[in-house]
Amino acid sequence: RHDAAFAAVDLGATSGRVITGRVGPDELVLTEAHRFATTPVHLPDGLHWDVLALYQGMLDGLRVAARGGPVTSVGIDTWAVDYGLLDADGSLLGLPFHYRDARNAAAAEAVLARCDAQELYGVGGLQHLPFNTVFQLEAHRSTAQWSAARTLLMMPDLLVHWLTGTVGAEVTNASTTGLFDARTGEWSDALMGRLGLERSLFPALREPGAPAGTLLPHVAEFTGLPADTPVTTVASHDTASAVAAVPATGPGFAYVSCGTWSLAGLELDTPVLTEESRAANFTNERGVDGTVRFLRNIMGMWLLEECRRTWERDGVATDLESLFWDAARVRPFAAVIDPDDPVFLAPGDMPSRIDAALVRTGQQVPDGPGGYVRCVLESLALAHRRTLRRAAGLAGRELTRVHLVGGGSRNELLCQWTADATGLPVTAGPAEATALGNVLLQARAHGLVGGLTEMRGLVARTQELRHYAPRGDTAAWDRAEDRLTARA
Ligand code: LFR
Repeated sequence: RHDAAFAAVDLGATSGRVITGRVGPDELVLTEAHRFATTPVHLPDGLHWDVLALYQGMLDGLRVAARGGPVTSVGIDTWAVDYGLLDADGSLLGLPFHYRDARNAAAAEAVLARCDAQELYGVGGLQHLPFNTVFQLEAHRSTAQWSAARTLLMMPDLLVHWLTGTVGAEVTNASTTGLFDARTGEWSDALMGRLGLERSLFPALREPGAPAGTLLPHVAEFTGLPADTPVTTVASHDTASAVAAVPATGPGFAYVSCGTWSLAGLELDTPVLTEESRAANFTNERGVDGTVRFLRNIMGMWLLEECRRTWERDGVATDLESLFWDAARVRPFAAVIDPDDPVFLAPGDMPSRIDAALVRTGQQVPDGPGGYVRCVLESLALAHRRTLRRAAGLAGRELTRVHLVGGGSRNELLCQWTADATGLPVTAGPAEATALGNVLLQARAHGLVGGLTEMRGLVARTQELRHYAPRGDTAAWDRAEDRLTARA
C-alpha cells in the first residue's frame, strides 16, 4: 500500500473548510488549506444559505490544496436536510433555505395533518425536527419555483453537481429527508406518493465510496487540479462522516458528535422503529456500510455560539479562554435549562431566551457571561446523559464508554462534565472527526484502508485523544436532573 492525499470539503453551520488529508498505512494527517465563514443571509422570503459563497469558498480552498501537491480525489460533506431545486435546464431555482428558517413549523403541521407521525416514523425513522426536508418541501410547494422544479439535490449533492455535472443523491444525507426508507435503504416511493411528491424529483442513490465524476473543465482550470481528478462520494452528511471516524476500538461505545449540534447516540445494525422510540424522538439516520445512527439532536454549542454573537453585538468581550475560566468558578447547577426547547432553535438573542426559560422554571438568571456559559455546558452534559441512557434503554445496550468528537471535544469542561454526568469514561477527540471521516471514505474507495473497524483503528492510532474519568459524584447530577424534570 502506498500513501496519497485527499481533499475534504467540509461545510458546517459557522465555517466551511477545505482540508487535505494524507493517508498511509500508519499515517493520517490533516492540513487545513482554507477556511471561510458560512454566514446565512436574511432575504424577504426567509433565511438562506449563500450558496455561491459556499461554492466559491470551496473552489478557493481546492486551489490552495492543489498548490500543496497531487490530490488523488475530492469529497464533499455538509450539514443535512437542506437542498436546492433545479429546473429542466439544470439551473438552480432560488437560494436554498436554511434549516433554521421560521417557515417550517407550520409546514410540519400541515404534513402531519395528512400523514400521521406514526406512519412517517414507521418508514423514515426520523426524529421529529421541524426542518426535516419533508416539511421544508411542504413550505416550498406553494411557491412559483416549485412548478418549475425537476430535480432536488441535497446541499453536498448540489456542490458535487457544480464540480462535475453529475447528478445523484448520496444515501446518508438522503436518509435525513424523511422520504427514505430506513429499513430498505431506498427512497420511499410509498411516502412520496402519499404526500403527492413527484418521484422524478429525487435522483438515483449513491453509496459512500462510489465515484461521482471528474472535474468540469472550468473547475479544473480555476483550481489548478487536473481535469481527470475524481470526485468521490463520501458520507456526505457531516454527522455520518464524524461517526465513521469515531476512534472506537471495541463494542459498547456511545458517541456525542459535538459542534453546532450535539448528536448523541449509538451505532446499530438495524433501525429501531418502535412507538417507544418515536415517542422518545430518536432518529435512525443512515451511516456508512448500512449502519444506523440511533441518536437525538441536542441543541449543542449553538447555544454558546449565539450567546457570544449577542455579547459581541453588545460590546461584551467573548474570548473563549476567559469565558471558560469564569464558568469554572460559578456555583455548580445554579441554573439548568432543557437545551432541546424549540425556543432556542432560531437565530437571535440567546441570553434573553435563556433568562426567559430560567424565569419560567423558577430559577435565578445568571449575573454575567460566565454564568450563562456554565448553564449551557452543564445543561448540555445533562442532556448528553439523558439521551445516552435513553438510547441504551431503547436499543437494549450496555454502555462502556463515550466518544466525544467534533469541535466540542476541545472544551475540557464539557468533556469532564459529560464523564461526571454519565458516570462513563469519555474519550475526547478528534476535533476534526468529520473531515477525517470524509478523507477516510475517499481513502477506502482508493484501496488505502479497509472497513469501518480499520478506519477507526487508524484514527485511534494516529490522532491525539484525551481521556476523562468520571468523578464520583453522579448524585449531584441526579439532583440537577430531578430539579429540571420537576420544573418542566
Ligand atoms: C450537524 C447536522 C445534524 C443535522 C443538522 C441540520 O451538522 O448535520 O446532523 O440534524 O446539522 O442539518
